[in-house]
Amino acid sequence: MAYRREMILVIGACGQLGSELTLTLRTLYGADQVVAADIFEPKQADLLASGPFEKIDVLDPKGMTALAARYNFTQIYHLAAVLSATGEKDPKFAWRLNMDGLFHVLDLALACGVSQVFWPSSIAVFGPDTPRQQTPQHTVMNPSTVYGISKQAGEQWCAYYFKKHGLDIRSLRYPGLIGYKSLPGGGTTDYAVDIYRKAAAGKPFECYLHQDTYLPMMYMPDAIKATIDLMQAPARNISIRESYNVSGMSFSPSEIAASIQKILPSFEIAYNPDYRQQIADSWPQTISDQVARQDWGWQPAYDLDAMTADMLENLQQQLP
Ligand code: AKB
Repeated sequence: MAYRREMILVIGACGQLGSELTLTLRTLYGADQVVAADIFEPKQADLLASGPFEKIDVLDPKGMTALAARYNFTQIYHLAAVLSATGEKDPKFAWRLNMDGLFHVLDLALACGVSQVFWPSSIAVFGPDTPRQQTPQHTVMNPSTVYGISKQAGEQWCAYYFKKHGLDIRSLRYPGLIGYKSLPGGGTTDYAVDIYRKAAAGKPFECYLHQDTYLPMMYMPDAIKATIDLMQAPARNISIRESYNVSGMSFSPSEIAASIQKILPSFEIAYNPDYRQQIADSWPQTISDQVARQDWGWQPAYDLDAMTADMLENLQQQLP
């Protein structure tokens, strides 16, 4: 078989995960082989400077087909989505963007002979009827947000395209992702990024979740590693074609505040729960990722205190 040079498209490349994943993929595959694409122009100078950028809208299948014709992509990472908190403000738009966007990518991948697709799912696929401790890979789901419903349906479509068309699509159920390079946009777990930014700037933080709301979270280097490890695993090791549970750590707002106070003792937090509390209360507190560990050797590296030290150091370096 003729060797096909890898050509990778990252859709949603300006987002919290996309901006860091794009840079990692460029170091792995070569800068000119990874095209960053988004509906927004990048604010991150390194993203624009380090390789090609294309403006695209996942709701415009013609524009995406034209782009694919120019680049001959072998892999697509489709990260564009409306997250849980924003999704509740305009549920129909969230459904349209999350579902139609996925269909456009899956159909494009089939039409253009793309060999691999990555699509993120979320712990939001679980709902109030799900066991909240050590949530298993296969369990009751019944999500309560439009974001969760779209991710659960999307998982089933990914498995369907794999079974029906042989498309090698892989997916992770990310917990809340925490990083210092970009801001998250519209999730329920965003407080866990905002709290570090306030603490690093020497400011107090008002949290929109109750102090003992435990949620599964993951530090960005672990999330990037999980994504690349999954995509590089041999296809014979992939037993889950919906989406894999992956776990990093779990903590509550009072525990993250205590972790910050070990380094910045004067840091102050207050609690003022809003509509996001109900979303958080419907999600698991801890996740079992046994299947990911068995299938492709998943193992997180960071715990809460290691993440806190790294986040604060990097955010303080970024201060003007
Ligand atoms: C959100 O809070 O909506 C996301 C997620 C858990 O998928 N961070």
